[in-house]
Amino acid sequence: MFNKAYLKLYFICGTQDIPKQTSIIDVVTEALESGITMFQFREKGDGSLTGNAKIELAQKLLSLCKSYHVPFIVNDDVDLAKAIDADGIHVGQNDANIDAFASTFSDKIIGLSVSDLEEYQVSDLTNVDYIGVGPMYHTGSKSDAKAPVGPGMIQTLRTKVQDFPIVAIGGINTKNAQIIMNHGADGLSIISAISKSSNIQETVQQFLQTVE
Ligand code: TZP
Ligand code: MG
Repeated sequence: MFNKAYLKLYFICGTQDIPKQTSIIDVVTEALESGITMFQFREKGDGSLTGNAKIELAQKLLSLCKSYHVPFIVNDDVDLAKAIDADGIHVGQNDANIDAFASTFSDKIIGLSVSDLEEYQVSDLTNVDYIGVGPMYHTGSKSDAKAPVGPGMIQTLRTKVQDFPIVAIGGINTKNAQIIMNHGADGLSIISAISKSSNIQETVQQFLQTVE
């Protein structure tokens, strides 16, 4: 069951987002310990794991999240989400069609990326629990990212969806987080500002102060 409060501080990462010499398990453990409200496993891009290595890591991170009662979402891999019984799935506009898996995910969380008004207009949100809007700013964490839309896009989409859950994404750091929240986001999704932080606990606490 989805709860809008899960979006407050939504940490996303995969092994490709973690500094060398650092373990993803340690990073996610510290983020959970510090108070992230949802986690997405996004194993994608240069050097990311595939096959059994990806499945095994997903299983470990799922149990870790369970021990903190934090929902575990799988990015763009319906088969993996089903196989490990994840708490939900996040898909982009060109990923698996939500209608095709919605019935088997009826008790789970479904997220959809919506960058702009055009994408919103072609999106059916019937089975969707939240939309991820961005990139807000330039991001180095997604090679095929669209041009930044800026926080104004949250306001634009807010007028269309009323109180439908919106999480902002892309280039968010502790300095611009407040501006984004002021534009009407329900929360922040973050990769590098947390995964590459030299003090994850302090970074997470700063973000949490912004979203509380
Ligand atoms: N989708 C839009 S921007 C982005 C994704 C997955 C990457 C966000 O990463 P970061 O490091 O928080 O900019
Ligand atoms: Mg995609």
